[in-house]
Amino acid sequence: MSFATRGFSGRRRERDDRLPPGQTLVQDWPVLSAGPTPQIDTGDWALTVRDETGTEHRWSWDELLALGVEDVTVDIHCVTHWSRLGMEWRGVSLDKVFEDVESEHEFVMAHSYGGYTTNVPLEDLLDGKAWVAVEADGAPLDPEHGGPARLLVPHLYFWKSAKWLRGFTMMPDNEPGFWEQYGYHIYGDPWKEERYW
Ligand SMILES: Nc1nc2c(c(=O)[nH]1)N[C@H]1C(S)=C(S)[C@@H](COP(=O)(O)O)O[C@H]1N2
Ligand SMILES: [Mo]
Repeated sequence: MSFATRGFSGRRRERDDRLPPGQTLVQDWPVLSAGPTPQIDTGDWALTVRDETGTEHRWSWDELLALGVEDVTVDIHCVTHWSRLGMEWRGVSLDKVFEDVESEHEFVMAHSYGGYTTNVPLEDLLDGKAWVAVEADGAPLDPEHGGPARLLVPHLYFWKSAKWLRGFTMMPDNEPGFWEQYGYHIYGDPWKEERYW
């Protein structure tokens, strides 16, 4: 490894190492929703996980927060080529949610209020890689950004981060969700530019 010259470090500033290929940095936060914004009161909100036995694990808003809320700083990358770096979020780790779920299945379908779905391998939701996010930029999540709670899976393209999250269904196979059925990549790694298939 060699030291960069002054001219070199200037060029490096234009292209942040945290920016995956084909992505452009934005300072604002675009809204991308396939349908209308559902209005969900936290009193009516619940998160459910349904396993292969049909058992439904359920957390009310207060029960979810009681699992433990943590602050995370992560980068997000939208398939439409914008990224935000160093975003501050607050949420409940999915390790806490899946701790009590016993399932043989390796895939998960995330479901949203409003009908949106997206598929994710279970292992991509565990080991500190994903959260049920309830705050961003130091404030409760705006409804247009998925409030009261959304999935946050920052290491995959942002369409995997389902807004208005209502729950998860365990799946034996990696079935495509909403955008995946329209040709978005089944996995969506931004570093490999897995945009479409
Ligand atoms: N329920 C739901 N979640 C969703 C979407 C959606 O249309 N509905 N759009 C996805 C896409 S394509 C992106 S890029 C992000 C956008 O989140 P934002 O509007 O907060 O930027 O949400 C994802 N989650
Ligand atoms: Mo997106």
